[in-house]
Amino acid sequence: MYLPILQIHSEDMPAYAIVCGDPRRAQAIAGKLNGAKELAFAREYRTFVGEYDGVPIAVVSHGVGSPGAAVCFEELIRAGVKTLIRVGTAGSYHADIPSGSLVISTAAAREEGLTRQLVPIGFPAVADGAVVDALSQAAVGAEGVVRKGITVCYDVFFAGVEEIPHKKYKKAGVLAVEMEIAALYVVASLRGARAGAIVAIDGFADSDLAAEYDPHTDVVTQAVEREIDVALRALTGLAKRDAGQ
Ligand code: R1X
Repeated sequence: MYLPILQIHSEDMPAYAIVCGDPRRAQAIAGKLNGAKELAFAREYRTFVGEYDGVPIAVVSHGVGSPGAAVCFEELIRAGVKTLIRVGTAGSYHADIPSGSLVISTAAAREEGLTRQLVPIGFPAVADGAVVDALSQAAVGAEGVVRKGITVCYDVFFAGVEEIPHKKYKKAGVLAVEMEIAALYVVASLRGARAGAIVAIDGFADSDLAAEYDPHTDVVTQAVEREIDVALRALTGLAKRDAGQ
């Protein structure tokens, strides 16, 4: 089957995928694979396949924001991908989860617009339990702060005149803010795939804590490196367990 937006063929796709926003990050992750091959680079969607620890996997970029990312997730699942792990960046709500921390998202509050057009708002955007467990195990011993909990997903990045309910979500114990996890979890649930996500904190989303936004620091770069390693080990661990190894 040909997937016209990613411009890939299902025959070329493995069942396990790492997804990330940035096409350059996809290329960097692919650099860690054996026999990496670029299948396509269409719009923001860049697709690589290769092997990690003997397991065939794909690495695909999904761009910024839920609608575009959902197109990617839908086509990947149509192409036969059954397990997806997002690696990305997020803003923190808490002083004890500073830049350079890692957050494993167990569920996402659906403050974006895309998933409302898929299912009623009562439907949860929730990670697959086995994927969360695999990420948690792979993160044991990782340097720095590693937390597991609920994230919130918005469409807006630069605020306008509307109040964004950051304070309420912070008070409710939400850990971090980003823009694609709700789409990933809802699409995966609807289409019968498993998904999870790990994000590197690149600043504070809470206006009480926020300084100038600068995601290009050594501390963030190193955290992104760590989350990629965690995600690759989690994904291949799941594949091996599925294969009964
Ligand atoms: O999910 C968010 C979005 O993809 C995190 O970083 C991007 C915006 O800079």
